[in-house]
Amino acid sequence: MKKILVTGATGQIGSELTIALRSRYGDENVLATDKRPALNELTQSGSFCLLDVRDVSAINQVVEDNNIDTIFHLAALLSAVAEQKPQQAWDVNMNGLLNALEASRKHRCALFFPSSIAAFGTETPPMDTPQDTIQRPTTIYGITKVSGELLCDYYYHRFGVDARGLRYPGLISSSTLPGGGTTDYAVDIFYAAIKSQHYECFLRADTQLDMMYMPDAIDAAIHLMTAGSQQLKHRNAFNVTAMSFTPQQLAAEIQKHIPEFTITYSIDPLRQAIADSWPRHMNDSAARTEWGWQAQFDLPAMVKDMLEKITLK
Ligand code: NAD
Ligand code: AKB
Repeated sequence: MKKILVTGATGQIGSELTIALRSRYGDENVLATDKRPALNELTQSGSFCLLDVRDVSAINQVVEDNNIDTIFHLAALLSAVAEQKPQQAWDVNMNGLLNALEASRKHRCALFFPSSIAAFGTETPPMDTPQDTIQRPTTIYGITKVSGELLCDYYYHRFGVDARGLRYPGLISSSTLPGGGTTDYAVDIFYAAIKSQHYECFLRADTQLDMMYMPDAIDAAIHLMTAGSQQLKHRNAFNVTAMSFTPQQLAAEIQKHIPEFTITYSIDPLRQAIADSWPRHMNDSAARTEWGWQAQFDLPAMVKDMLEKITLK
């Protein structure tokens, strides 16, 4: 990775991944792009330009003008937003990825694609979810994720594009708010705990989902993209997880630091149905074996760090 392009860079992952890539590969070697303007840190530490991933000639131009050799393709609509705008979600998530893969094919770039626990559905084994298993998602977001996984495999086998990817669980971070997903409660709860010592959760108390703290998510992306090609049997769509909990368990962990914190539940049927269709705990042994994946943060360590960081804001 010498010259890197990040799409969707102002989002929850991109805003932190861009900074991590800049500190590792040099500020001048990581170009951040998004369809919406960027705020302070992204523009202060390096270059930023507006780029709509649905515009294939614009992506090709940016890649060519900047001698890009690696694309972290993050631009997408997340699960809850996608369910409100399914046609737009298909357009951004699928045509955007196809355009990024085409630019990678033409300009011989490697490409990172973040899939999700959403690529699974109700017919998938929910516990110890295998790396290779049935994938029949019932959300438009999940459909774009499983299609994206297949498209990345296709571009690798058919055109030799070095496309690699992870199936992320819900990501928790303190820097940028999440962009409209089903796991957003696990971030919102921290702001509410600090501001009003109370949170009204939109998922049921016993909704168990895989989760990961952002430093681990960033480390996983960079680690996978720098792994030796020979090591990878799967290459795309690696299950990765760090912890698995319910809203009730997360609240109990927060109460260890803020004893007066309370949680109540007001269920959003749309997001509850989405969460109920996802696995509860993935098996990530393929990632561990093939490229040495290991998370650093468990639930107690993540909660402690989140509360410290958000209190300081
Ligand atoms: P986000 O919603 O915070 O950010 C996505 C970014 O894409 C936004 O900044 C948005 O402006 C941009 N975008 C939307 N349409 C665009 C377009 N047409 N052209 C260019 N940019 C566009 O999402 P995120 O959480 O940072 O997720 C990034 C990627 O990781 C997505 O593919 C998402 O599906 C995947 N992922 C995220 C999570 C998570 O918990 N955050 C979990 C699994 C997978
Ligand atoms: C969402 O909830 O949509 C994302 C995801 C798990 O893909 N956080």
